[in-house]
Amino acid sequence: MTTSASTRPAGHALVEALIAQGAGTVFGVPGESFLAALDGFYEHRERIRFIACRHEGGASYMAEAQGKLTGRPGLCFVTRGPGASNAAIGVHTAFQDSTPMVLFIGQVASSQRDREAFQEVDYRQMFGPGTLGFAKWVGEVHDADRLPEYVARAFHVALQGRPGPVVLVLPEDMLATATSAPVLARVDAALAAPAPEALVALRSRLAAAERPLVIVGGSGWSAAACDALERFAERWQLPVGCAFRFQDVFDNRHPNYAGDVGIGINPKLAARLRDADLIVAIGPRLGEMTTGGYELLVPPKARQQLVHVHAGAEELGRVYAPDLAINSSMACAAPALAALDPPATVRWAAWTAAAHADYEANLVPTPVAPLDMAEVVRAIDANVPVDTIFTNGAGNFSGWLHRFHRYAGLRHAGRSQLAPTSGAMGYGLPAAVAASLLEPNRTVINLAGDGDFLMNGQELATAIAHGAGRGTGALVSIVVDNGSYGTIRMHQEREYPGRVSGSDLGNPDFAALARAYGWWASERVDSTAAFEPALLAALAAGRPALIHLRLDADVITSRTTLAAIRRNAEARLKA
Ligand SMILES: Cc1ncc(C[n+]2csc(CCOP(=O)(O)OP(=O)(O)O)c2C)c(N)n1
Repeated sequence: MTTSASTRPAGHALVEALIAQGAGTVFGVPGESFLAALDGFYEHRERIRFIACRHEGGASYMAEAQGKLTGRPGLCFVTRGPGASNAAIGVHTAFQDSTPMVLFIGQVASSQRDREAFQEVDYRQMFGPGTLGFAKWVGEVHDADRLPEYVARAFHVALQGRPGPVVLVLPEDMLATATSAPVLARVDAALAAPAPEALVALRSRLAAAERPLVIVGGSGWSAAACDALERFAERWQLPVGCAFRFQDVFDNRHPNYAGDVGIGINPKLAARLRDADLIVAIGPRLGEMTTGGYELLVPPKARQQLVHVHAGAEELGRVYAPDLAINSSMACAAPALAALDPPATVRWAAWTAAAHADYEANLVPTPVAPLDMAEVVRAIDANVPVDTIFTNGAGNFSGWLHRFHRYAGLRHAGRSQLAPTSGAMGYGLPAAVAASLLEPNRTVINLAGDGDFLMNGQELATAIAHGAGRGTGALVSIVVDNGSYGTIRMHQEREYPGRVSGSDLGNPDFAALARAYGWWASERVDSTAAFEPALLAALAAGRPALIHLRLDADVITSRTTLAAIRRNAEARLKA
């Protein structure tokens, strides 16, 4: 349905178009390049809010998190060159993570184009599909009357096939031009469905398999699709692993769950992947982190048979030549798989049970003193609701969450993992603030490294200014301070033992910092025993809360120490 409209500035028409798409919140940093759009947000302030952030990196991450959490395009507004440059990290993250998102950039006036006017950049060059890592599409709107067409296309492109980010460039004079352009109806993705013969082929490959393994991930999963996925796994008794940072697609407590296929993979699961005779990948794009650096599945033709189900046709056969490629959305693939009739008995029931037993055994930590991160995760899980949203950025600290936290699964809890498969530091805090603003009645826990946290620490202010952590759900950020860019230190010790360069950090008092922004903060936590009381107080604070953990840098992963890595490297270099 199209609503005809009276004449108003294109900036207002733009905001009306976003409301028609179902948007109630956008994130951004204002700029004089899009004043008419800001005025549109003022005009329609009862129906849509503009969350003013403190850095466009924070804003674009918040929009990316919005896309992950809601399945609708996350929305971000930034100004020309400086704003767009700062926002790039969220666009790259949305691209690698296949998250629907639209970045709106105010542009210089059309009459000044190509003069390198103040802050002018050509965004088609900067973000265009040719970069192979930023936007799926960049559109520039020169005619106010065509604005609805561009917005509708932006939503279609962001949502369809392999979802991802789109950039829409808005010259300031266009935004100020009066238009009676109509408001177009909400866009929903056109869903690809599996061809019947592909399902027959999949069924016969499965029925002939000895050691099948399913890997699920990617975006586009709904609760209904996850429900169907669970039925497929149960009927066929299949072991299911979750791709890197898509751990909430399958209930980690389910007896068919085999663990996460990402950085720090359970060595037993890695061995099982190598040993499988059939991999059925449903949704993930089989990137470097999910394939063990392309070594667990070796391209272009993996030793294991590969069935790849993906919503984007271009993704099929891009790296791996699959034995069977199925171009389908998760919404259509999952019920079709659930309807496939299994044989009366399967040969791999013991294999599936062993995969889950390996996962359970991997949940048992090696005790560490004085602060045991595995116990920190256990204490969090014991005290937060099942639908809690967990966010993190990049760094070794996230390994404890990925290994020990049991994601309840989207089917039970909605999306509960907001984490960058792109490995982008600084994501976790803005993602947590966005999640708390969008779903105020769900508890949000952000686990951050000291390096990771301060990349977007300024968004502590956004949380307070816009009332995050004030619903019935708490907002808690837990900073793991090891005085180091620990991940890089780990790689250094492995390659250049003892030669620490550029990876030490001098840190502030994180609790004092948080308090200065109006957050509640606990005393610094140095021991396992002190953590749970601090967490309980944080959860009850009634406002955003921060817990500052002090971890010895030597405790570098849940499996090894810096000293052991250095010893091994020295021995290797001597040999
Ligand atoms: C934006 C960005 N910059 C740099 C890197 C490279 N990098 C990956 S992990 C890491 C260190 C993370 O440090 P911290 O957050 O303190 O966590 P730790 O590894 O110590 O647990 C760095 C610098 C990155 N992934 N993202």
